[in-house]
Amino acid sequence: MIGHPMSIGERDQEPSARYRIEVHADVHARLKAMAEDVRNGLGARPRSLPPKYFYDATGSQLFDEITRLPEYYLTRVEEAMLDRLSPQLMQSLTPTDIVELGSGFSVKTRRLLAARGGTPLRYIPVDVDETSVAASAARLLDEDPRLEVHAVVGDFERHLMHVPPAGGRRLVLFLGSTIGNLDPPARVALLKQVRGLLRRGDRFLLGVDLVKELPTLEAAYNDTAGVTAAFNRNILHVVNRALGADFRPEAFRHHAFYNATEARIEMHLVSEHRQTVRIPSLGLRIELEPAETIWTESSYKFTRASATRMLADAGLRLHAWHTDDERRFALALAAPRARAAAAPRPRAA
Ligand code: SAH
Ligand code: AVI
Repeated sequence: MIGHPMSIGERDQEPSARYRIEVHADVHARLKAMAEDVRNGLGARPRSLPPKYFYDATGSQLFDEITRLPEYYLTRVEEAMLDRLSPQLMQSLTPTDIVELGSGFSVKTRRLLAARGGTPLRYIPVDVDETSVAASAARLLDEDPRLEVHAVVGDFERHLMHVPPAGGRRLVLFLGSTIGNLDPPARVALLKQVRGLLRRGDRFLLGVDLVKELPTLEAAYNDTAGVTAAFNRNILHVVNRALGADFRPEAFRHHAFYNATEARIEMHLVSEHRQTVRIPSLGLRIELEPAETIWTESSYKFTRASATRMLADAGLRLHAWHTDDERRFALALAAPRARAAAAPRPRAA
């Protein structure tokens, strides 16, 4: 999203009763937030950049290519699971609203939508990248005459208050193990916001990649075609374009490995040699040592126990747990835990 000249605030992309798109926040606020993130991340040790900045139009396309790589089993396995589970899930839940965080091209969502049997439904994708949201909305509306789309372009950590009030039963989706790209405190904070979107009878469907043997995990982030390396370097192109930095992406090597202690893949960009990067708009000059890294992404892996704990910390209860036969990926269906009853008021003396 950042780096594209975009209009400000709310607008109707297409004058249609079935389609509405809101862009949060204005371009200046987004650039200001990015400037602060980049200043904090690159100024810290180890240096880092937040992974949400991978996803401009090019980054979303590269991620789409990643999903088709032979080594990247996550998408294939989750899609096969959704094919199997969607009919039963949609028939038992009968949602009127589906909210999806980090919806991207909504490829997996199409399976859930198709399984509802043509009843009216409102789909609310929330994603930072307007290009992927707009493209998928156009296609979904074209395919499905009983669908409404109310798209929210924004940061799911900051803009969930713009999700429109539910018209009936709500299903919230967070697929692809994107939850794993957030550190533990940030993911519990986000899941608490998701809890706030749910009422009794509503459900939350969360996709999580599972802890498994190291070669499978590391191969998924080190494909032989080099697409993940290009995706990783793309974050430097995004910062160059948005903030006028002079990163030379080719002077950085892609490095991804599994940190078993923390149960996460870490993705870094390693400086090939001593180099200076300037970001004049921030008055920043960064000296990178040879082999110094910029940490661009964590991708946490889960077990049933760690996923259940994470949900519980946010006031959510695991309702059903599905895995594929080889236990590579899981879909956790969660329900809001009843809030504790308010303590009785002390009587006036
Ligand atoms: N759900 C899809 C796409 C996953 S890729 C799938 O399972 O295949 C991750 C998606 O999350 C991208 O579309 C990216 O633009 C979006 N994203 C990442 N960080 C985000 C944030 N902080 N707020 C909103 N969207 C975000
Ligand atoms: C979107 N997210 C869950 C992907 C992941 O696997 O962590 C992003 C990705 N990074 C490298 N390859 C794919």
